[in-house]
Amino acid sequence: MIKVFTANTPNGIKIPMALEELGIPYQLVRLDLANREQKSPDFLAINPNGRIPAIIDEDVIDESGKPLSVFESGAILLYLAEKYQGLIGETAEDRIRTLEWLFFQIGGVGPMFGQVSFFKSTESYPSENAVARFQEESRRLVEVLESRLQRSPWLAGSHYTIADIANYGWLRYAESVGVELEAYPSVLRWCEAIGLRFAINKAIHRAENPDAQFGNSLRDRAA
Ligand SMILES: N[C@@H](CCC(=O)N[C@@H](CS)C(=O)NCC(=O)O)C(=O)O
Repeated sequence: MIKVFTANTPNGIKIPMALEELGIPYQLVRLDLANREQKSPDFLAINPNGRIPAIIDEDVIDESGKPLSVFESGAILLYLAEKYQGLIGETAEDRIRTLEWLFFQIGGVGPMFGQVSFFKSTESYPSENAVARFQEESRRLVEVLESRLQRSPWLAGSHYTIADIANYGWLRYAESVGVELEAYPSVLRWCEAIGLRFAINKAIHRAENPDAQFGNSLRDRAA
């Protein structure tokens, strides 16, 4: 079984989305970010960076004899795509196109959108210039996505991949960081197509409706 340590956030939702698309069963372990569960020693043993998401693959034992854990959403998506042979296209070119747009999200879209949210919501920082700067950069990145999606149905080319999932995790929140998607018709078309997918809706529904398995302590849930 794959245990997914996550929360209902742009990075957190990507892993359930990929697992639903791949048809792989998983157990959600929801962390309470407001109560800093992601900084607890139990979780830091899984992700030394103290952020979600992370996974434990109980079916694989690592060098130290423990079930394999993986942190960083891009690494997790790649791990799952390679393990289950899906969401990465078919050829070497598909794979490298997938990685390009995956890294584009990890190094660009996520940090820029994230900084807009941070400076918009944190009153204690002088933030007007920071919001303007990070919004400008967010819009530039969405413009790059627009030009790609004008020429291609999916980011990596003809196949829907983990790169689409990773970017969609953030593009769902474009309006809330002040990026109006009406100005980017191909991005809008792509977002709507992903938003209609059954697996994506299932992942979002599950993330938004925690069931009984989220009720225990982090230590019990990680065991
Ligand atoms: N590069 C990391 C970013 C992870 C990240 O920033 N996660 C956020 C939620 S979207 C988080 O855990 N925030 C809580 C914190 O920073 O303490 C990844 O892609 O996994």
